[in-house]
Amino acid sequence: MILAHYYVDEEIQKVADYVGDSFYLAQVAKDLDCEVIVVAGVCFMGESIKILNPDKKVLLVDSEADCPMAHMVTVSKIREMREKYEDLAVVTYINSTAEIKAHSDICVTSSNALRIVGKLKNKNIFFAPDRNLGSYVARFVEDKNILLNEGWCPVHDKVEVCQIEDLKRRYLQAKVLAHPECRREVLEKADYIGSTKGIIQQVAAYEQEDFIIVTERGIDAELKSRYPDRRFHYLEEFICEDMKKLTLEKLKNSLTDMKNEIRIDPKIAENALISLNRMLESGAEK
Ligand code: CIZ
Ligand code: SF4
Repeated sequence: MILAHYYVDEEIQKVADYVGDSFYLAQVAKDLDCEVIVVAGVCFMGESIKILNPDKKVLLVDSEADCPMAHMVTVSKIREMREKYEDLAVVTYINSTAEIKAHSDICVTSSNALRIVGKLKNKNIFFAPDRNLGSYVARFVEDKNILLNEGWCPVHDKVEVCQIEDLKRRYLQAKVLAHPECRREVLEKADYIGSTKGIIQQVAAYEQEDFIIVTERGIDAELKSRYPDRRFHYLEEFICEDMKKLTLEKLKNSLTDMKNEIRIDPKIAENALISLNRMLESGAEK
């Protein structure tokens, strides 16, 4: 089975059996009756799927396609924070390595972070690796002390307010839908803030024909197919280079040669599974 993320090229999404965000792909993978799963996404997505499906062979289309943000927190940083705060909950965004998940208390995605953090009993929460998603969450849980980590998505973090304003001047009626990996001042320009799945669903709530979509342009394939009568506008350079390393040719090679199999240290996989399962069991996605 081929599982693809919304950020990969449209031609890859077209041949995939399932397309979605990392949470959806991880959940779907659990119910698949197949021996081999090929993940068209970045490393952490393949790792999460492997951790949840230890008996399946999980291949990456390109093992060089890796999310830089996933590496922007270290185990020693987590240890340091745990020493400082006794009641600390370590909440890890799914965009993180298996090792970091193994040292966390619970995982979250951009679609369930708010609900999961809101339900935690702990006052002190170390949110990693993404400082932007962390500070977005912090706005809604003022009773908690959200400790941010210095990590960010190089693609979402570099968006500037003036770029949104330029697009707004061109498309006066457009609604702005933005991903919480963007910086706060950018999010302040948005009519809606949410995950890729949230953005896709939210379009239906508006009457407008034009939308300014502030996330990776790969999402356009799904938006166009779901809403053929609407127009979507993007920032020219909103492209994740790692997601774009994937090609149809590489996908074919991984299928024919069974290349790029994901292997994770069993102890790390076992502990990371606890954090991932806590997320899946939290029911926060519904
Ligand atoms: O969790 C995912 O799939 C990512 C990276 C983005 C999103 O908002 O869906
Ligand atoms: Fe990582 Fe950003 Fe690419 Fe998502 S868009 S995979 S967070 S670098």
